[in-house]
Amino acid sequence: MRWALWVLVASLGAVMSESIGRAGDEPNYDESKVPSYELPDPLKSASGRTIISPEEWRRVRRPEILKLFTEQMYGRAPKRPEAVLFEESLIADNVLGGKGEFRNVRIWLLGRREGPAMDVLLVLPKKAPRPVPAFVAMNFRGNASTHPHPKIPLSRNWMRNDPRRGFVDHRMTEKARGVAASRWPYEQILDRGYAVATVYYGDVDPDFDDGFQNGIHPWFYRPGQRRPAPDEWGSIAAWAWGLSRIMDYLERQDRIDPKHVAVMGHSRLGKTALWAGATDSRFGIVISNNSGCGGAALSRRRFGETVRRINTSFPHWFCENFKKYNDREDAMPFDQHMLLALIAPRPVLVCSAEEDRWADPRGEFLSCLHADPVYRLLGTDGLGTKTMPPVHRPVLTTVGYHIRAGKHDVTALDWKVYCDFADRHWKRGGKSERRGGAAK
Ligand code: GTR
Repeated sequence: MRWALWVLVASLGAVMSESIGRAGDEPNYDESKVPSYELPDPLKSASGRTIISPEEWRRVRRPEILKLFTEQMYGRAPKRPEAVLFEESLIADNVLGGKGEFRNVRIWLLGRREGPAMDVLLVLPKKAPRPVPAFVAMNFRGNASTHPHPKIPLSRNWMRNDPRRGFVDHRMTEKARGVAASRWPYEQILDRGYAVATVYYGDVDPDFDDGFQNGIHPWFYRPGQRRPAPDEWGSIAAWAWGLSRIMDYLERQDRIDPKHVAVMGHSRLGKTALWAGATDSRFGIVISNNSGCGGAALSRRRFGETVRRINTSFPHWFCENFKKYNDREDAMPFDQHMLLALIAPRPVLVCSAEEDRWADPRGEFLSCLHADPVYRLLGTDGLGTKTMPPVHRPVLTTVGYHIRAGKHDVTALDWKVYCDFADRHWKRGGKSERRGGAAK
């Protein structure tokens, strides 16, 4: 009995020290506790050479940085399929107050009918001169969650359960139509002359850790391979690869102008949008919303979500090699400002929300600031400020930054800023045309 008590006390002690050990896991939200850190210089090559010309950036440093992120963080993805296979159908004409049209495009991800396909919802303005510029953005809950229209096909793929909102037994039900509509103000976007192409990210890879047995990954395994190698793609790289397959399609149709496509994403899909923009230069503008750790936020700040935390909660998002940096942020030969730099000189807009401290708004701003030298080297106006702007005062230079009041979310105000940003850089719209011309 006494012995049993001793075992109980000892194991309780173990549990307690375990939980004390984990006290360090409490996220830091105190700016004064951000450790001091030194960022790798995006303009210094691995051999220590200072990069002083755009040509050297393109030839030497950019490929080095791309390789680091590819092999150490997101993972190598397969090349684009040789063929592009898709099928388009009209869902509904005269939607959104008669201003728009919904179409469905099924894209076979391997370029052939065997294998997985994704369904892209196209929201097209009826009146705007064609071809129109567009936003490409993945959604979390299926295309039918973005608008209540009864004819948008319900996704049959795996979804996270949320019975109150109509996600039952990992499937979407009729009840879930339109549940995410507040994040997709289609009418407002059409009024600005833009189209939207959206796809459920789970069409490419369901977002849970199953050792990469479902989704797109197994289709690319070599004989005998059971999971991606340590430097091969995790889910974020797979979703980004899926976004590139939308570009393959957009290059083969005439409603949307493939030279004016902005890729946008929220949260984990904001991380995805940044990686898609870094790896595929066909995306003319890149927009991340509340992307945080593994997205726009500097990892070394360890503010809010950390590398260890993200790799523990979501072991499938990054490649296996990234786990080497759990609690070892200072050992990373890169940080997220260099991810933004990979997008240069194309415009990138980083958006934060004031209450979304988990995503470290300040760390997102600082990434922009430290990507600025690369953008300037390449002849753009970079980030037009050195100080973090207050809420609702977006900076819309080539490296743009916007913070709004409120929580982790996408709102109609955010979309207004995305459209303003795109107008400005694509020199569209009366007022912004003038501003765009003057932007220096
Ligand atoms: C959180 C995760 C974040 C962010 C977010 C989301 O749980 O820690 O990195 O990606 O999910 O995607 O909504």
